Amino acid sequence: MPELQRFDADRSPEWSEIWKAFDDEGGLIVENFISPDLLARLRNELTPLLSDKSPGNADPGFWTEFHGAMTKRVTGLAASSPAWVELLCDERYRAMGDRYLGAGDYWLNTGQLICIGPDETPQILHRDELNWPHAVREEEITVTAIFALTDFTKENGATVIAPGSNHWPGLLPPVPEESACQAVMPAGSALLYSGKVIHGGGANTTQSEWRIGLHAGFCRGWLRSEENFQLTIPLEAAKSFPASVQSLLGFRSYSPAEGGRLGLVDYDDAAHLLDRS
Ligand SMILES: O=C(O)CCC(=O)C(=O)O
Repeated sequence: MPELQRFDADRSPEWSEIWKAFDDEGGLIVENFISPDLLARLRNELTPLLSDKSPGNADPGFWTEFHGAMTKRVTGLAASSPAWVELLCDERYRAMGDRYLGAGDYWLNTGQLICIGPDETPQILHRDELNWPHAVREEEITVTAIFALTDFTKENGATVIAPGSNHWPGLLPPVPEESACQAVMPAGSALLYSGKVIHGGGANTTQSEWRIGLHAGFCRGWLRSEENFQLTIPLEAAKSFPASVQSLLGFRSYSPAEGGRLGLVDYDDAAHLLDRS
């Protein structure tokens, strides 16, 4: 059974080794990524949002199966959580986007709570880059962190991942059971992974435990993001965020390294709309 490489943020890991594990195996775990104080604030601000939510998805069929009939998902988190806005500014997290997608050249793709409940079955294994099958290329187009807000265990649905599958040929090759493992990790850890690695949420076989992860990916600036932040986060709330977070959430315009200006308001940078009182 393969194992993901593990690093401990409290022991000053070499980030070159972390990126080597990312490149070689498509994913790795950094324990103690989130400080105990920030973790407590994230939980306080985010977990109340789960009580109004029912598990499952409004669309029956494939999407309920994909998103999980016994899984709660909550979006628009930045409107409710200053702690999440703080984590969005974390230099180590942003270094992943800068490195693989190009500094200033990416959006937040998802910023959602994924709360896997008792009796959930394993999620369909997938590659995140297949959100945009026509854009897939050798370079990464999306990279993701899953921050563990509770312990992730084999029993409560720790993410299933096939280390090295980022290099497997084909659109979505089958994963032999012996090639996959689970991202078992204590609360406060981060699973960092490639858009090319095959993975999915695990089954929850517990009686009453909910596995809470904060699924926070980035995608290239010229792609449409999975979550529509401009509709889930009110403009007034966005005005209070640091400019770099406004950019990540699509509240500022985007000038790709090559090409024109995108996401304009009145043919000007959307920042003008934000800066108006
Ligand atoms: O929750 C997880 O562990 C993985 C979820 C995932 O990959 C997804 O929903 O796209």
